[in-house]
Amino acid sequence: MRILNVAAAQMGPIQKAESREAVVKRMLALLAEAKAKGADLVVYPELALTTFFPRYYMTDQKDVDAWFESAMPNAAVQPLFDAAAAANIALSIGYAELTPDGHHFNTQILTDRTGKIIGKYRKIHLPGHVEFDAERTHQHLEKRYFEPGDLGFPVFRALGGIFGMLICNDRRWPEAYRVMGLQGVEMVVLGYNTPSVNSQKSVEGPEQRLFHNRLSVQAGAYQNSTFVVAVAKGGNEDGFPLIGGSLIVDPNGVILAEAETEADELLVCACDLDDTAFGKKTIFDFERHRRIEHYGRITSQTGVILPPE
Ligand code: CDT
Repeated sequence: MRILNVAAAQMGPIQKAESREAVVKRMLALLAEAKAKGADLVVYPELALTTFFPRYYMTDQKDVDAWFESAMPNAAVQPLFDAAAAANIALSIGYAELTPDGHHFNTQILTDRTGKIIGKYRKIHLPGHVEFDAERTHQHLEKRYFEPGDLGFPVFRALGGIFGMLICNDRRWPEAYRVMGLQGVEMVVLGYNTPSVNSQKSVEGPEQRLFHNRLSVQAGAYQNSTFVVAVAKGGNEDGFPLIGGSLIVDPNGVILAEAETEADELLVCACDLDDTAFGKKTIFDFERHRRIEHYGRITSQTGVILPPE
């Protein structure tokens, strides 16, 4: 058995005016609860330190950069790293990363139990648009503020297992899980900010959004025989509602725990990483069963391929 106690630290809304220091206090409270419950790893959402700023249209790069972190950890976040190291707990945190050479990424990191960053993922599937779009009920400008990730879908040996990361929209793309599945991933951790209503299809409300969240996370877990820990920032941010629905799913695709609120809420599950072995050795035995010569459309071609008339 390789038991890992994983905590999904769902966060309620962060208002635009809320400081990083105030947010880190909330993250510390979740960490303290995780410590009391014996967690080994605490996973926080996408862009955990601020409101979901890509909903705001900005034209001045200085205003944009104010939402980014040019160092990790930095003074505001250091207390969280210190408390986690003192508690011997690893962290995964989403934030907006500004690199020393001026690149902007939507990033998730994984630390070891000492607070050392041992893994990084930069979001590849950036949804939304580049310019203000009057057709939409609300804006989603990730494509304006972030570059697509440049690290691929790496996995990391940590905490006695093999870990990978995704960020929000990535969870809807089966090939994102698959690239990590092919590297033997045993636990995928991911954070998200999902608006409760589809800005281009107003009949698609929170119930359907929660359904798609479960569907894509459970499928990703089952189809790759991996645990998936999906962590929301939920609730109403300055009039813009986000779904909660954080969940921890086992390698059979079964939901082990699911958030009941849209507020700061901790889910903790004991996950035996050895439970990933059966599916990997049998149905998903990629070495024995895959027929890679038939996967050309996703491995070597780009664009949409229409079926013949
Ligand atoms: N943050 C993020 O990626 N949100 C998207 C919203 C999609 S609608 C533009 C998501 O997939 O939940």
